[in-house]
Amino acid sequence: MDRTAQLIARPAEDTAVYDPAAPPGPPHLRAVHDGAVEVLESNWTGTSTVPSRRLYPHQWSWDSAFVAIGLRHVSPLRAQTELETLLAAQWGDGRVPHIVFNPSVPLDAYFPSPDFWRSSTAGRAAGAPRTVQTSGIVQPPVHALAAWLVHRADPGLSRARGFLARVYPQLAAWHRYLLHRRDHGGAGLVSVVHPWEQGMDNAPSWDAPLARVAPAPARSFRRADLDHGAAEDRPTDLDYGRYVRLATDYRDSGYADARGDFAVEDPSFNALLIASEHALARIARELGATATARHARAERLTAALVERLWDPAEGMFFCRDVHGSGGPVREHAVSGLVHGGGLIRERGVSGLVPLLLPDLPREVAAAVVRTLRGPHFGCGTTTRLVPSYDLLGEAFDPHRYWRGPAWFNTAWLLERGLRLHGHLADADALRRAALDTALTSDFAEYVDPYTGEACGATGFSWTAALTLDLLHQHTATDKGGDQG
Ligand code: 9WN
Repeated sequence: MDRTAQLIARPAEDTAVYDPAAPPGPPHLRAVHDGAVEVLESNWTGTSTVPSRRLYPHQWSWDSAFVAIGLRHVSPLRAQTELETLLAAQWGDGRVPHIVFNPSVPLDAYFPSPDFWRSSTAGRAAGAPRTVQTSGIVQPPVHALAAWLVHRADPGLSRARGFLARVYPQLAAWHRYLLHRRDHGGAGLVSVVHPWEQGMDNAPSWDAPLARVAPAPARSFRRADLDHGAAEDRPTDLDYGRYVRLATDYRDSGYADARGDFAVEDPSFNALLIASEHALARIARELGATATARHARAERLTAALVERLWDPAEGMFFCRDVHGSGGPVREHAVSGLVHGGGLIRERGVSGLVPLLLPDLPREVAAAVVRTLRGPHFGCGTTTRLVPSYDLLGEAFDPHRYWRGPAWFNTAWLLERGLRLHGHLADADALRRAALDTALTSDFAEYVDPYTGEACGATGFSWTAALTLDLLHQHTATDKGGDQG
C-alpha cells in the first residue's frame, strides 16, 4: 500500500460506512446515548448548537466541529448544517471566527459581546461579513476533520447536497489563512495571538507570555461568565484583564495580522491543523482532485512540529513563545530566518495531542504514550480522565478550568491517537472512563481529573457529542458487553 493509500485507510472509522441504526452497545450504555442526544437537542438553535445554553449562548468554532462529529450519528443533516452555519460567517481573508453571535441573545448574556468585537466595522478590511456579527480571533481548525467524518456518516446525503463540494473551498481558504497569515515564528507553524484562540484559555503555558501584557482595567469591562459559573472554576480577573487587552489591541489594528505582543506556537492547535490537512486531502480525493500535495504538506508540518516543539528529554511537546527569550535565532532550511523564542516548559495536555497524527515518528509516539501514562498525567493509573495540566505542576488546580480539570475533547483526541498508534487497551480504557464520567457528571464541561466531579456547566454540547462518537465505535470490548 502506498503512503497516501495508507493514510486514507486509517483510522478505521474514517472509511467504514456508518450505520446510524446500529445500537450503541450494551443496555446501560443506552442511557448515555439517550442523555447525550437530549443535551444536543436542547442546545440546538435550528441552525447550530450552543456549547451551553446559559454560559455560552452563541456558536463557537471548535465546539461546532466537535458537535458535528457527534451529531453525525443521530442526524447527518444537522451535522452538515452545523458546519455550514459556521462557515457562512467566514471572513474574506479566510479566517473562521471563534464566535458567531446569535442576534436574538441579549448583549449582556456573554462577554465579550458583538459590540466589543465590532467585526463588521473594525474587521472590514479583513473581509468580515456584513450581516452577521462575529468575534475577530479564531479557534483550532478541527473543521476539515469534522467535515470528512460527517461526510462518511452519510455519503449519499452528503453527495446529494453537494456538501463537500461547497465546504471544500471554504476549508482550503481557512487553512491558507492560518498557514500564510499566522506564521509569526517563520518556521511554517501557526501562532495563536490570544489564549482564547487555542481554546485552553487559562492554561499555565500562557502565564509567561501573558505576563508581558498590561491588563485592561477591571472597571473597563464586566464579566458575564461569573453569573453562571463558580469563580473558583473560572479564569481570574487578572487573566480576563489581559484577554481583554489583547483582544482590544487586535481589534483596534483592524484585525491585521502583524506580529503583536502575544504569539505562541501551540502543539495542539498545530496538530489539529495537520489532522485537518490530511482530512482535506481525503476530501479533495473524494471530489476527484489530487491529494498528494496536501498529504505532503501535512507531513512537512508534522516534521516542523517535531523540530520546533518536541522535547525528547521530557517526552512531550511544549508551546513555543515566539517573542520570548531563551531560544537562539537560527537558520531554518525551508523558511530562512527563525525568530528567537523559547519553549515554555509547562506540561499541558496540549503537548500530548499530537499523538493523533499518523506520521508522528514511532519513537515520539511511544514517548508521548509513556508520558500520558506516567506521573504527570496518570492515565490508567492515578487519574480517572486525563488532566489538562501536569498533576505535579506548581500551578495544578483540579477545578480551575484548563489548569488541571479533565476535558472530554482532549480525552477524545487522545483516545483517537492511542487507537491510531495501536494502543488499543489504553484507548478502550480511556473510552470507557470518558463514557462513564460523561453520564455521572451530567455531561459536564470539565471534571475533577481524580474524582470525575462535575465542574463548570452541565449539559455541555461537545461532551455529549463526543460521547456519542465514542459510543458508536464498535470495539471488541463492547461486543463482549464488558463495560464496567
Ligand atoms: C472563550 C465555548 C468555549 C470553548 C473554549 C473554552 C471556553 C470561552 C470562554 O468556552 O472559552 O472562547 O468564555 O471562556 O475555554 O475552549 O470553545 O465552549
